Amino acid sequence: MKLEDFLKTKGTNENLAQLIMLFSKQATDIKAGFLSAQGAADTKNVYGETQMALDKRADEILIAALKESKLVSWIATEEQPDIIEVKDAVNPFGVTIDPLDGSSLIDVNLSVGTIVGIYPGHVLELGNTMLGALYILYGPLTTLTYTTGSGVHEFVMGEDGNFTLMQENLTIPEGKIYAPGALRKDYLPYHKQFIEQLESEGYKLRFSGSFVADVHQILHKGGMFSYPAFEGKENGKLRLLFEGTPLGKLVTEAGGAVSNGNINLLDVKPVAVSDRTPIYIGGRKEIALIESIKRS
Ligand code: AFP
Repeated sequence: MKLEDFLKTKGTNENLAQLIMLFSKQATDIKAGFLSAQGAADTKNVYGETQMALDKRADEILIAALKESKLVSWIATEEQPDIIEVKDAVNPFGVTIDPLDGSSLIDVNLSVGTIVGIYPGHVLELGNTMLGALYILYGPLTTLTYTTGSGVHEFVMGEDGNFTLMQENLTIPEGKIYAPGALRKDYLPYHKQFIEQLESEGYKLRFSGSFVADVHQILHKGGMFSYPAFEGKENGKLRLLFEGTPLGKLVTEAGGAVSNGNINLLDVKPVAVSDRTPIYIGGRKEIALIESIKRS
């Protein structure tokens, strides 16, 4: 079944369905740049990182499509310093976008993705208030995985650019994969204990450098991804709004969990779009384990 029909069958709010379709339609354009736009652009983003040309291109494509459609009132992207307000928008929605997560992997042809969080209004709100979230993964297949709060559903892009249902109501299985970010020499004691416990239980290492690809794997195979607080960086590396909450919403809807080590990440109120956070995401068992180790 095509994405558009599936959204209708599920009784998805029409405005929300239109927005999900709009993101799905940008995937072809974003992918078209993969051949031509490799290499670093000469500008830096709000975090001072050099942008890859493709990040910029994906950012421009998504912002232009959203502005033209007027489907959202607020747009926050990882590449923009300020939240964009869309005048005369037809919906009060806000969106957070990581246009191309894992961009350092583009030049070695590994999977990268677009991550989107959808809010009923302004985006500086708790993740728990999100109306939905989605990601588009550009791998051997291009897939779109979304939730609007009633299941997590996955679609695959065909040659015509349309997405067709691959799996309905995805649930995260039990599994023994761990994707541990940060350098081991910088681990804080509670995190070291957590990782060592997983290793003693036979968890296998899978860390690609693309959060969205690693979480996608864990969604399908179980286990957990972490990018913790570490020596000198108490907020870790990943972004709360662009990476943590949208994928946290999806994994939670699939029966998993997300935490900053202390509490559910979806209960954390953002202060600024550039907020970073420690993150633990994956199976409930693993997330409960880190929270209990940290508490003790
Ligand atoms: P980019 O989108 O700038 O490539 O960042 C990727 C990322 O935010 C996340 O997708 C990875 O899990 C993480 O950084 C990798 O970080 P390290 O390079 O420190 O392992």
